[in-house]
Amino acid sequence: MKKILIANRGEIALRIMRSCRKMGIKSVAIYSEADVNAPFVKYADEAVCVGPPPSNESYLLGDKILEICKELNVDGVHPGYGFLSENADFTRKATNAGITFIGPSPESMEVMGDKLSAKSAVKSYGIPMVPGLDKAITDIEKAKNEADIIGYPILIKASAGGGGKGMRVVENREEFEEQMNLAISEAVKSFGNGAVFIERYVGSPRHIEIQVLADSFGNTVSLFERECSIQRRHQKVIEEAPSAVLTPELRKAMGDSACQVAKACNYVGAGTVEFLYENGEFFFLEMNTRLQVEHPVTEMITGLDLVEEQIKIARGEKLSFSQEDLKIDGHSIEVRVYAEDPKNNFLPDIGTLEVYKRPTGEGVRVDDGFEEGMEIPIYYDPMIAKLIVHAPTREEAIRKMTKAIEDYDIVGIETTLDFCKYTINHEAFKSGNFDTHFVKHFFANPEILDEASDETKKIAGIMANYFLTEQDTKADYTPSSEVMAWEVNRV
Ligand code: MV4
Repeated sequence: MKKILIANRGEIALRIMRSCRKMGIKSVAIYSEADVNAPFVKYADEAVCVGPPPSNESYLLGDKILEICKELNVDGVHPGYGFLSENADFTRKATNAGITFIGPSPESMEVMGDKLSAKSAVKSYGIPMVPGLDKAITDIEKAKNEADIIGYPILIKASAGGGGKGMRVVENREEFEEQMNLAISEAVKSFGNGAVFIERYVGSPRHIEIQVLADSFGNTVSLFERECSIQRRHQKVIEEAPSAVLTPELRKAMGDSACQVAKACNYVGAGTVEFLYENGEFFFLEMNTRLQVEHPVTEMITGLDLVEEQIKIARGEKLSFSQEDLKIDGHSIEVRVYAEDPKNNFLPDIGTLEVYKRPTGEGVRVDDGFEEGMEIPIYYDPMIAKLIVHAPTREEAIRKMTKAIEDYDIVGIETTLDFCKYTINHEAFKSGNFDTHFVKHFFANPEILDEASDETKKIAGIMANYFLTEQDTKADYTPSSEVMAWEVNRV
């Protein structure tokens, strides 16, 4: 594989190109007119403008991208994340054009892309799943009776949904029918597929995901977990590896389950199996068939380059290590830097990076897609960078991240760095006792804020608005036993 086209932009495109160069592989960038001056375009060995700024006229044009691959005699295409990274048709067309798609098979994507087919593929392996149904609802009365058996609160999920889209919490039997009808019509509108199913609603879950790597010889290993419970509108903001709560026994059990999930769909490449975790139990949620934004924290604790591993697997090589060879070294935290203005309802903050100086130092890594003086385009995801740190312990990683955020010098746009610094220094985060309701519980609860300083209240109030979805404001929150214990001790 001598030349790889990266069908993506920004920080991930640049990151992938760096691994290509390290491996002596030429890289080709495609870019929209909005990205003409971007660092990833300059860094690539060749670069082709694929169209005007809108994604559906540029980065999503699979056929045009494959034409460029053929014209430039490209051997492989790496989709990054988002855009075409989980598009089975694009994968098929690349393969049919004799271009190696650096990722899983279209079949694996399709099995895991539909939440119901994912559940049934996994069920026969005895992987723990949330109590519920793994068939689409066809008869509301029947479903209502099933819901009585599962027990309220119930979560209605769209099978074609994922990442939090198409979910509705039902508190009691009386609400069931109305919420079910709303969920079905939303699913049809959002995904063109009205299939929905029900599960028991896990009230205070943590989001713990396992990174897996599988070669084409049946070798599948777990690269341990990432904790991604601090999210906003189902987008992760702070991720860490390893999790603050997993015991070695749970780590092994979740790792083994994740490898079985990968085998259940004949997975080849890098993939992530998502679990809900609550009070020592874990439940399979979904599998992401792409390299994820937060993969660097796994690289920091394993010493592996996941893009290099993806390319090696795509070239038909065997994994060069076994599960026993893999060890967790230290602790890593990532914060995502969004160009959004907290004071303007967090709308993307267009502007110019008048000053942009990255933090540096041992165990400090910045994956970004911009240089000082650049304009932030409004057409794409407002994430401008990922700040990642590594240290021997979680406490040292928190201190190192705090200093790195303080050293990050950005003038010209507002970012979410302040919130991240505040969060990682919050007692609930430092204690490890938090779940996916972290922001709702600690930043929107008046009594919790009572003893906070005015500055804290300002940040918390602003950020709570930023993070709460309308659904969150409805579902009652009962802190998990760990969180309750922490609060009792704290008080
Ligand atoms: C759940 C759940 C509670 N109970 N399923 C969110 C996105 C997708 N990964 C599935 N998600 C959830 N599924 C049951 N039965 C709570 C969530 C959830 C969530 C999960 C992980 C991380 C953040 C989350 C934020 C809101 C809801």
